Amino acid sequence: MTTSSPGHAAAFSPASVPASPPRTLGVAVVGYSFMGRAHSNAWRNVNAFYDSPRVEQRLLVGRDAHQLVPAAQRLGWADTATDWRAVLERDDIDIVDICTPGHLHAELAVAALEAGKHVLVEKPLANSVAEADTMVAAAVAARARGVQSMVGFNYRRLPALALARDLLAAGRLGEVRQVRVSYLQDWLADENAPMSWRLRRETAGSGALGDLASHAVDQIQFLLGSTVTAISGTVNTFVPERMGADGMEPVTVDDAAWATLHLASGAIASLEVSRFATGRRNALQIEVYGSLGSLRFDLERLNELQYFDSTAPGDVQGSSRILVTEETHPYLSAWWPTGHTLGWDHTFTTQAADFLTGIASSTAPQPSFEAGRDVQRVLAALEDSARAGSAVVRIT
Ligand code: SOE
Repeated sequence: MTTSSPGHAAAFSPASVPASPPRTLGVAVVGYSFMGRAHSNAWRNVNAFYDSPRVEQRLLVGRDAHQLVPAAQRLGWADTATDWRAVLERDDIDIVDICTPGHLHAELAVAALEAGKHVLVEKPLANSVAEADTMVAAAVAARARGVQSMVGFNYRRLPALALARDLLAAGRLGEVRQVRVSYLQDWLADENAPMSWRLRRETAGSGALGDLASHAVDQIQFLLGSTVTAISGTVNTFVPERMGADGMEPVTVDDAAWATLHLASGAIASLEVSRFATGRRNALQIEVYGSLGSLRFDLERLNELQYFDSTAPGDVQGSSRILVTEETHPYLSAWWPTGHTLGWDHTFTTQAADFLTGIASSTAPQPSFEAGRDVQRVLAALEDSARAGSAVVRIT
């Protein structure tokens, strides 16, 4: 028997193997660094754990042929190409998964959608709202032809955060008034850390904003089911130049950002992101406070959700630690028995399963390119606010 949350991929079960299985879908991934590896791992495992259309890892795309071939062998890809346009020309490629730096997202996604390929693109959707607009237009047109698209805010596939979303949607916290989100890393705290594409506006679009605040803003809107209507904040670059291949280069993006966000629901959120938070390796922390209770989540304890229920009898009120590993919890039925915890990488496999479910059922997988553009609008408004001395900027 397969169980899954509504709109989520069903867990694999031999009994669910269809009499005439649908066509196997060919996948191409563009990029083989950190996200390319995480996505390759997901495509290699998705059919073992989810009852979704079968996929084959057919093409890995990258610029450096010397590194590309061993990467393809290691990550399980049948073929390689150094020109991304190969994904457009091959009829055996049904899905294009874009894991490149942000400046390539729009060109690759629009071309792939226009060529009839389903597209998954890593967050943030784009390096600007204008680019996001072109991607949304292409996604809407492609969707009318049964071609799906999705942006990879993978933390929506964490069972603990999917459970938090379900509890909030069911009203278990009552009226949500206050949210606090921080996403802190420290891989740039050393001023001698070298220059990289993530520190150049022309390739990354922004720094901690697009890299980390995009996750935080998506989570706020996902958990509350409400959009950000206004924001005020500031950004900072602590180390203005770093050593590149040809000498010192200016850092042209933000290192950290702080903001206050107003939501359509009336709730107010605080946001803090940084890649200089010494000692915080990958600390996404979310707190939601409502009239009937509160929730707290910490990515460094990603199988747990702290829940305070104000409706509990006074003598037993207290924050309980929910270990989110029950078969009835979101996504868990695809994995292990109760108490066997998941890791950060499982979110990418679950994300791939939900994307495949959307393709098979011709329903728009979430988060859509429209949701990705909503995030870009908030990030752009934060930068506008920072330029205007932290003035409140409304998001239309
Ligand atoms: C680097 O900051 C990074 O890899 C992000 O790009 C990812 O989206 C995040 O999940 C982990 O940290």
